[in-house]
Amino acid sequence: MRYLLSAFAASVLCVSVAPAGAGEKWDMPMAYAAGNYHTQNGMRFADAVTRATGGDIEIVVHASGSLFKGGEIYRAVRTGQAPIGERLISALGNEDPLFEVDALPFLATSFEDARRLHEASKPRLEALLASKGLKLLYAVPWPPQGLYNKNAVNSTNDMKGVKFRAYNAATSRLAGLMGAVPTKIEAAELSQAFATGVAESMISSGSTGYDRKIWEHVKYWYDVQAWLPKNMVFINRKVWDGLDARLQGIVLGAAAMAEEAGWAEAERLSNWYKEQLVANGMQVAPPGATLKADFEKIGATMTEEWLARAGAEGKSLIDAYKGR
Ligand code: PCA
Repeated sequence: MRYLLSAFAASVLCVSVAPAGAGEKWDMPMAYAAGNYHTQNGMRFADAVTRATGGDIEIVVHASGSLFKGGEIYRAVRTGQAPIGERLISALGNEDPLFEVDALPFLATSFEDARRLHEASKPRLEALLASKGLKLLYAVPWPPQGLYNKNAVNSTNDMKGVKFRAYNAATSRLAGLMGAVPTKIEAAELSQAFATGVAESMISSGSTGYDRKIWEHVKYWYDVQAWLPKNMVFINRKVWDGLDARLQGIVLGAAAMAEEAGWAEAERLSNWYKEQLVANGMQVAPPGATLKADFEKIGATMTEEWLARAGAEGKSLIDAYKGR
């Protein structure tokens, strides 16, 4: 699947007549590690657009929050400081609850369900972004979320007072409901936060634990499979509107390929990441019955709270996803 993007670029290139290097350069800030599959996928997307447009648009990816930090990318693209960028969708939950639907505990816990939730929520996400002067290009999930901790966790009682790294408002709330103490930290700053004791625990995928060599700091990962949050790549609407039909077609084609390739990569790597955690000495296990029941209770509370905030639109989205 990931070779499709290069094949796409090559096939469009054959009919492209534009001279290379004559066009505009787009900086594309991304928040996660250069080697992470989201970033690699973004680089292939960038390369496909650059090649297929014959250089009319050259996209240059900046990984690891090096151009704008994760928390700044959405605003940077909205205000036109960067034409295009990537952000964890659910980190925008304070802007609108609809951004948070893919971080609701136990709503969609497999790749298949996450895909259905994505299809059900895409029109609303597109409309929401349009109202903010942005256009959605593609979205790709993280593997299922599990609990990292220094010590063994049998129930959420064991999480009381633990310094918990959060990546959005939902994970802060989850920490609060467990009696843990949340601190928001971007993935790029994780190793330092764990090394200095600012964070001792977090909920995240095997992917982020692997990227940050989390085994140097924590020993346990519970495969809770709580949700699969997504990253999205989006473009400033004015930049988009300034493209002619040929260039828009190429960007959309490459985006569609990147979405398919990204979902396939996430799923392909999901088990591999778990194996890497084990290979590096971590204890990887499903949550015990008590911990699972505790999480389910917290999940139910968070879903109720979300429905209260998201109103009729939120409810109709959940109903559409559940096929009601
Ligand atoms: N990794 C990202 C978000 C979800 C995930 O699996 C992070 O921890 O920042």
